[in-house]
Amino acid sequence: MERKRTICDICCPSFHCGIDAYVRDGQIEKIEGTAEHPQNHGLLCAKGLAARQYVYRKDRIRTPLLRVGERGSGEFRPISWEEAYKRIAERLLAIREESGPEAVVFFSGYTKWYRPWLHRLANQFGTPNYMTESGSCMFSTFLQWLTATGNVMSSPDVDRAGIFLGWAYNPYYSRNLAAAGVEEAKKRGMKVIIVDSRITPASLRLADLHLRPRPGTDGALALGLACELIKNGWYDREYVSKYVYGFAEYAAYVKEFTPERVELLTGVSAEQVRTAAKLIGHNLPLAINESAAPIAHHRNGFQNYRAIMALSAITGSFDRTGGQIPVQFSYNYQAAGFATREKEFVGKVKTRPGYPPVGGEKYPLWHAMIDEAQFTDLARQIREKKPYPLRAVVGFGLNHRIAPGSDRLAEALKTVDFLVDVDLFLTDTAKLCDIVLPTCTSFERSELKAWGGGYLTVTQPVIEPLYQSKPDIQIICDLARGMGLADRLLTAGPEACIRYLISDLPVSYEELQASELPVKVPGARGREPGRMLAQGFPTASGKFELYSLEIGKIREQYPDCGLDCLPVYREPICAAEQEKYPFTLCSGPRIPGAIHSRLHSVPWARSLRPDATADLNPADAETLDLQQGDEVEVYTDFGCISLKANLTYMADPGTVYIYHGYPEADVNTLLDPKNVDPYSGFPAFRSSRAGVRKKVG
Ligand SMILES: Nc1nc2c(c(=O)[nH]1)N[C@H]1C(S)=C(S)[C@@H](COP(=O)(O)OP(=O)(O)OC[C@H]3O[C@@H](n4cnc5c(=O)[nH]c(N)nc54)[C@H](O)[C@@H]3O)O[C@H]1N2
Ligand SMILES: Nc1nc2c(c(=O)[nH]1)N[C@H]1C(S)=C(S)[C@@H](COP(=O)(O)OP(=O)(O)OC[C@H]3O[C@@H](n4cnc5c(=O)[nH]c(N)nc54)[C@H](O)[C@@H]3O)O[C@H]1N2
Ligand SMILES: [Mo]
Repeated sequence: MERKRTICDICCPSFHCGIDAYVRDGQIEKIEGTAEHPQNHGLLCAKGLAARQYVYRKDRIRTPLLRVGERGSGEFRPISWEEAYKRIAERLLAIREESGPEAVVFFSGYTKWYRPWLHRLANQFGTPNYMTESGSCMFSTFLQWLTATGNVMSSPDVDRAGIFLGWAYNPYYSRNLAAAGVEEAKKRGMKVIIVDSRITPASLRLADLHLRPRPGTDGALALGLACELIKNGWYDREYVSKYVYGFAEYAAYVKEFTPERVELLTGVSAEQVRTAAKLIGHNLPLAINESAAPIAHHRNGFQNYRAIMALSAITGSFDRTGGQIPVQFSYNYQAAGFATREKEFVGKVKTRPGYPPVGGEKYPLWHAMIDEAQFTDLARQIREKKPYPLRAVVGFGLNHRIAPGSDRLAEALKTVDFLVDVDLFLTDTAKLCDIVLPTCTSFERSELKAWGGGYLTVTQPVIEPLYQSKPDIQIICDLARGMGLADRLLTAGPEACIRYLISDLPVSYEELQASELPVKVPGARGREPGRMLAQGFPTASGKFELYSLEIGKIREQYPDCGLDCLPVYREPICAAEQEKYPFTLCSGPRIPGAIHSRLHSVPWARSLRPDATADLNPADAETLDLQQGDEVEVYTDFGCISLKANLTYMADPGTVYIYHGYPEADVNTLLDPKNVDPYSGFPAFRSSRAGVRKKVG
């Protein structure tokens, strides 16, 4: 067996662990974590350890496929790559000619490595309708930071913090490698508050104090903490007067959030609110967990996030040692400390009057700050054809189960004139398409990848692409060529693009390619606090905005938009909804052996959790007359799914927790696609209402 090196890309790009693949006769026989890799130091999680089975999943697409049966019948015939490219090019160019470039949508699912290529392809084609899974993940966090500070992202300086606010923080299931830093800091005396509605390994192992607000009530809790911090003088007066905009309005507003009122709104006792504020006030600086999903997945999620991060500003922790350090991204959203050229590579597209990107009219703040269309408005626009019809969708990893009202999204997709998907597997969404193209895994391709700490690599394939599959970036370059786009880079192929992306760096393509391990880029910057405080914030006020001038501008333009300049708190669920169904449905808290739709049919990963489950508190189970493993039905106005009851004290009474992505129990069929955050367009995955009953018969 020959040992070859690659990376696992099953989960988030912040990780992507080093893998030693042992290969015989072109087959991967076993894998291990790479001991010398700066990221994982030999460790692999349960998902990564199943990567060999993932690569060899039985439903890998083998050749390009052309639909022969009815739309959605899943009947295809194999075609050659040449024929597939020719057909796609002809249809897309014809639609552009007839209806304008905006009628074509380019979509990316969770995978990120090819995204700047796909975005460039969309721009070169001329459509603003490039959209990605990030319309439900991470970009609400970016939007919050852009609104508050003018910079896209920050990260908690755990190593030097006095107190860590682990708000919606359970890395033991979702980000295994991230827990070590907090564990280490705790040993040297850093205090930890975990804010999570559930009991988790993080609350049990790390918390000095565990606050359990009801899902989606986080904003009220954060404003309540601010109320106590300000009242007791535990905030940084000098910092606030120098660097913060809108403090007076904000301080007046938070006065309403007394501990007693916060108890009513969140379920966290008034006494715990006081204790938490004191713990924070006496242990500064404050570092706060950055959350991509659970805080944002509510219809009030964006404002809740703002309220939480306002704590960093008022305690004088933002851009200070041990606080929240602003970061800039290198390739693919990594804070690696060097500049790659993806912004120039992606370029810009001109939007024509009357043809805003999907979601552009509905989510004006998103539209003003994020250079992507918002996919959560896609099904509506396909159905209503307003403000203009969408006629083709070209998806890379298009999975209709991503969205609330997933079955409606599938129905909408079925009605567009031309639907293409590029995926590894013949998924239920791929089965809806006219043409399906096979791509390959990280084991079968060469890719550019950066990591925090100043690392960069160009990986080499450890096996040939399986069957007739091709890497996504090759497919994108081939499509550009097939459509005859006048794009000198994409038509020159992947290597030319990578060379362009790294052309400002003091390392060469050859050097990166030759090294089995990531290369440390000379001169990469570490995390240095204070740059933004020294230079001024790139916001309208030049300060950290607790009162947002950008939102103020939008309010002038759209007086009925309903957006607030302060981090105003609104309830995630209104009283009428509360009455209709007895449970809060919180879907998606991560489980260790699953990731979205990817591993549900991979044997090792599936064996860790054979059934789709509904997690319920034993007290609720008693009321419902349920035993462990009983079949239950969870239902809303939109649908009903069957799962196994999993009785656990992790769940708080009154909330049912369900993981997403299962074809046989798709929780997103239960959710209302209109229940979205008006700032970010993010769906309320984590707080809606549902009924639960024992299944009879
Ligand atoms: N194993 C595994 N790992 C993953 C993923 C996966 O699917 N599986 N997905 C990846 C992706 S795409 C993402 S976005 C990240 C998400 O990563 P995380 O944000 O770390 O993960 P979650 O488990 O969704 O949420 C963390 C905790 O927040 C709590 N929580 C839920 N709702 C609320 C709320 O309203 N308020 C508060 N305070 N807490 C709440 C949950 O109980 C949970 O314990 O994980 C990544 N890592
Ligand atoms: N109810 C509920 N729904 C949620 C969430 C939740 O918490 N609750 N979380 C949301 C979040 S945070 C996220 S990130 C999304 C996940 O969003 P999805 O995009 O649904 O994620 P996946 O199912 O992992 O991947 C989508 C498709 O990409 C394919 N794929 C994998 N690798 C590649 C590749 O290299 N190239 C190509 N072309 N395709 C590939 C997979 O086979 C799959 O079909 O789900 C969102 N939906
Ligand atoms: Mo995500």
